[in-house]
Amino acid sequence: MPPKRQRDQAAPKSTSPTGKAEVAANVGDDRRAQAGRYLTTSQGVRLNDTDHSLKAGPRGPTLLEDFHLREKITHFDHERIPERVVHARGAAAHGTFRAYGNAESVTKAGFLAKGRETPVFTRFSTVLGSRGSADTVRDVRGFAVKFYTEEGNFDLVGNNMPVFFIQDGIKFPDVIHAGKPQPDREIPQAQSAHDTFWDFVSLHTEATHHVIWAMSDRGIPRSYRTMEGFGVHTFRLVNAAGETSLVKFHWKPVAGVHSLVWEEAQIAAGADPDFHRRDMADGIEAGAPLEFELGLQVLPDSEDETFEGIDLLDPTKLVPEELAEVVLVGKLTLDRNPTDYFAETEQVAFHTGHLVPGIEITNDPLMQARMFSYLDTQLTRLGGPNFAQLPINCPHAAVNDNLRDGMHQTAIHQGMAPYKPNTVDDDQPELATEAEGAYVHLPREVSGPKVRANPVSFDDHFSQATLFWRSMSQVEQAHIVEAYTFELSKLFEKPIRERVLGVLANVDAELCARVAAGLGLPAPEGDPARGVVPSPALSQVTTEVGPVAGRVVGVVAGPGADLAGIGRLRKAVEAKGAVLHVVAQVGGELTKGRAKETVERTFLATRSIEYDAVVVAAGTVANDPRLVVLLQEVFRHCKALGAWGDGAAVLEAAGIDTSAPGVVLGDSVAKPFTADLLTALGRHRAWDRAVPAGTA
Ligand code: HDD
Repeated sequence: MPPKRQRDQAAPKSTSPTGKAEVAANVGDDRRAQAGRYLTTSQGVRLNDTDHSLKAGPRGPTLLEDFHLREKITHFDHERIPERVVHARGAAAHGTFRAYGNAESVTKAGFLAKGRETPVFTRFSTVLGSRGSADTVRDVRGFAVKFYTEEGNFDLVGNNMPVFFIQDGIKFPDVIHAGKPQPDREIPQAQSAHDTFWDFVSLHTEATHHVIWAMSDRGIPRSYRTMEGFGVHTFRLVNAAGETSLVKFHWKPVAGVHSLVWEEAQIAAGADPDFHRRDMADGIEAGAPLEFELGLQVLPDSEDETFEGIDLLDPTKLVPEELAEVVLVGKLTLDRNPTDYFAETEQVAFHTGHLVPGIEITNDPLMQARMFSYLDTQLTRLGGPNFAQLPINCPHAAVNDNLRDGMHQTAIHQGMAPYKPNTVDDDQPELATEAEGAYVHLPREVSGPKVRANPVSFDDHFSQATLFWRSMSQVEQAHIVEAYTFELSKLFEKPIRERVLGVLANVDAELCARVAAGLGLPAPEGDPARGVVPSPALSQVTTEVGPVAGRVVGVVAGPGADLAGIGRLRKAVEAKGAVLHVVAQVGGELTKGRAKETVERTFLATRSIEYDAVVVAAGTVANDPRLVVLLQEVFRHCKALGAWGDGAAVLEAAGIDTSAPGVVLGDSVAKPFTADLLTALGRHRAWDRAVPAGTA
């Protein structure tokens, strides 16, 4: 039987044998991808055979006149389109954005008006890897949101890090050439751990701040639902009275900000390369939508476009939340999976120039270059200038654009005069006034000599990298040291390693010394910024217990396991939106009395990365070495572990210290046990269990 997902999809409506109803279904707005009950050519001609080419006799050559064969093969030949030059690997979901209304004082953008609900499509991605690469590599994650607003589409094309590698878009081809696989052998895939990347970032030291973010836990998120998102650039918002402010956009995940540990990321890249997209799709299907709140840091629109000495046009700088509060102005809920990856996730086209009245860009030179790149790249990727007509890109607002013809034109236009003004079509369509919702650029003075230059303030490349490092908890710092050491030890060129150490010396002497020690190189002297005040908001380690919706609990069960207890635990876990999987030595069903449990994972086919917590059921006797590896990994990765009844003996046999933090024991599956387990799950990790860097 096909999976539920497929069974529930509407079958194409059957039609009368005359085909009349099918003709109607394909006309005008009601155009459908799969209408009618018969297999047809792309011209709608019904087919009686799709398995045999038209030949001159059963043993004869194939005839050129076989239009069905030629159409079928030609279409197949062109099924792949060029993948995105960056952000090729992605996954997406539909949803809704609901505005709280408190942004109305700073912007007239209609979708931020109180109570307004706007349909959205959000695509998450990695940057460097090809379309078939693994989800969990160390990389930046794209966080692109398309709002289908009543005033036209607004795209917030951001990342999961608030800063960027470079200050000027003219260097984008260079940083990407350096990060992509090396040109001679096309290795490594989806990795920054190679010579050209580190060569570039150590020569362009403006990358230092972004690189330390990428080397931190932010480079390996636990899931899309636990990532922060950022618009990166400073935007200029305009309210109904024409007043302006400078604003940074933030996405705050309701599930908290959490990451994998590096060993998990590496295991997942082999054991489940689809780890993030599977997690998102499964979570949504299980009724646990992804939720993020949109936040604004509202800053005064000053003449020099700086705030507390921070140049707001420099995309390598953030504004610490302690200096400017992030005000939450609405909520994004992603609760519907796409049904056609290609039509939706692959063909969606985001663009920083998709703006609505009330939101303007600034002169940030990175943003300025982006304004050119997106439309340009999409012309090739989507095969011509009409991709805005694709259902996933099509605005929900009325479109009447005087753009005509071109490849893949699917609109059938009317009228004679696609130009303005005209007398032939009564001067239609009309121009709108600002009051009628037209996008009218705010008049702003532009003057200055024609130069290729940066403002002097862009010369500070290190102070915010220092800020980031000093804002991290001990365990996060240990991860950063490990990440730099891992990546740099993959380089062939010792001078590049040494140059990176020279850069780190200007960030923090201890960071530099620890990485140098791991590489077996001397730590150079530097001149790190003094008096940097840490920003606790940058650390993602928290003692708070967060929501557990979308998390996964594995229950290890043997033939004699307490199945009634498993049933009770499943209830408790599912009540919080999490999922429980029974893990056993072999597949099939476990039965005990009237209780029955289906085995969902076997030791052979599962790895620790699939679970946020693993619990051993009472009555389980197991000494399988694969189980020992599973339990030890969960322990080493500081995730919740537990057992009830004599299940504790299985933990002990695997060498687990059952008195360690985050290990939950109970006599049976009753309130205190389930409550403690859910608390441990909500804490994400028992970091106090972490072993010192270098010995993990
Ligand atoms: Fe970009 C895709 C985010 C700088 C040129 N970018 C792309 C996507 C995201 C970002 C999330 C994937 C969208 C999707 O899911 O389809 N890019 C950023 C951020 C940047 C940034 C946050 C800096 C703050 N990008 C940037 C620069 C340039 C580009 C400076 C070029 C001058 N980006 C592109 C592109 C892509 C793209 C080549 C590739 C595929 C696409 O646009 O449609 O135009």
